[in-house]
Amino acid sequence: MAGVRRSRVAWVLAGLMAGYAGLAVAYLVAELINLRLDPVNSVAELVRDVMPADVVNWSRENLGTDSKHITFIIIIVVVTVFFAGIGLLARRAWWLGVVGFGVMALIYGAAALSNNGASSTSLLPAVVGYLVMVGALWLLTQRLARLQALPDTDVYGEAWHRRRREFLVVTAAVVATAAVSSLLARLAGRDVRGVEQDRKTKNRQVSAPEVPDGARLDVEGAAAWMTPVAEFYLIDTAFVKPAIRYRDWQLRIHGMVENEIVLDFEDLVARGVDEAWITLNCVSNEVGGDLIGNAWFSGVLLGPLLAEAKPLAGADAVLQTSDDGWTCGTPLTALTDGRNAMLAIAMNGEPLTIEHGFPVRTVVPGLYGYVSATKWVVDMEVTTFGDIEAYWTQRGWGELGPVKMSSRIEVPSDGGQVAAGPSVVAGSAWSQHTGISKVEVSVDGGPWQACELGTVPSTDTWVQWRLELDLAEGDHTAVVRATDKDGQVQTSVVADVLPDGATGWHDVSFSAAAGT
Ligand SMILES: Nc1nc2c(c(=O)[nH]1)N[C@H]1C(S)=C(S)[C@@H](COP(=O)(O)O)O[C@H]1N2
Ligand SMILES: [Mo]
Repeated sequence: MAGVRRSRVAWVLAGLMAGYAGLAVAYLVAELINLRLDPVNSVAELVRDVMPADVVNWSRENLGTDSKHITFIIIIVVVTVFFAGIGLLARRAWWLGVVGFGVMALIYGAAALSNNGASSTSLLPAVVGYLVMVGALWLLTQRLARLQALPDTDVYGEAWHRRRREFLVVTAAVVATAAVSSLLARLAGRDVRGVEQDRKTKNRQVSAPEVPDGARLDVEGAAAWMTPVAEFYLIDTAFVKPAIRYRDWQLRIHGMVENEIVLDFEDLVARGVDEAWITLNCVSNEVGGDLIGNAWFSGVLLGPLLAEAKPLAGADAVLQTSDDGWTCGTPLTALTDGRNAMLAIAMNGEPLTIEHGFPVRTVVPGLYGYVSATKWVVDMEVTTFGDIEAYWTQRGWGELGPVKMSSRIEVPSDGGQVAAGPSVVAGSAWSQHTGISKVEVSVDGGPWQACELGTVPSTDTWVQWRLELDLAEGDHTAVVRATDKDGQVQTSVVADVLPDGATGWHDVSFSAAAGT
């Protein structure tokens, strides 16, 4: 430990230990008072919210969910560098460390206050964490300064050994505080276990899915008509998903209504559960992409609920808010025109998973998820589009978000190889809430050939299609286009997903080989 004599490293370590001890205690306090977000994720969501729209949209398209991990890691690195720097600053003057930690506590405090449902208690972790940081820094640096103040001639002497021991004792105490706090915080963490317990509660009004006759064309390698929950795409902006027990969930319907309605989960299901096959689409789905899924949703229809609330004349939008603060604006007509817009409680016959919005999420056939499918929904304000901005519309995405007609080739895969001779091209097509009347495929630039279509229970789901072919040996291309029940042919004009959904025809290149 002779290195401790004049070393800066010891100061860096003191800053790191004090910082992480305070962070760990803040984490523990956040869990004890049941905040959704720990300190780092709280700041991560603040960073997400203040990031320029271009950066958010770029990372939505290019990084997907990885952007959350990257943000988290960057914050940890920055925080670590900060802690180390504060240790070095404290070597010059103790109060510089106090100020340094103060800046970090202020940033965290601002983040905590900006989170949905924040109150003054949300500041508690920042305050307690800050006090621990400053206290630990004081204890550590005071001992360290005393140790390093000894003249070189005293090193390894009796006083040196005593002061070194004192420093090590304080170090051990600080490290133990950090370790124990993190451990307790993990144990006290979000009530995920309680939610899993809730999910085992049977709801008799929910029935198991039965895929309608004829919907499945059963082509090997094609996407299943009913998307299993575990394979259903996941999109949301939450760094930590809300874990809400049935007994804690509440929905408020208010704003431009005659009758404000407040419902708990029991009130909701008491209104009766309806069920429907609904395909859910993400606006970020590229032509041929997989941000789409089809499931058997059980839930309470929004039409009757809103009729009871009685929207006032002039209202044209519903601003939905999630427990995590995410918002979207939904056209009021899409919720009241008789389609199966619902507050869903189950997917494929099972209560929603936490990731898909337990205990209640909105699903609206015909609208992209970003304007409608609020997970962990807790608030619906009847309003006008002129008066609101929602999470994605603030970032340049379209206001209304109707799903665009599209079709996709799933078999053969792009770049894949098939056997020459009799073969099959297959995939799915959708024009939600209008329905698909025809799907055509052109092979190697040849004529459009009409495909066989699966029979679907409503216009709100995707449709499977297939076409039998006789393929010569060699390279091939196939392109698909759909026609909806209004007679509209899917446009070949290529559009990017931003601002309101991709268009264009999906094509694949593949080769047919003999004798396989
Ligand atoms: N709370 C919350 N709900 C949300 C979102 C979100 O970011 N937060 N994203 C929406 C988007 S963009 C889509 S496409 C769907 C995806 O739902 P899923 O993850 O269950 O497939 O959820 C919607 N609901
Ligand atoms: Mo989405």
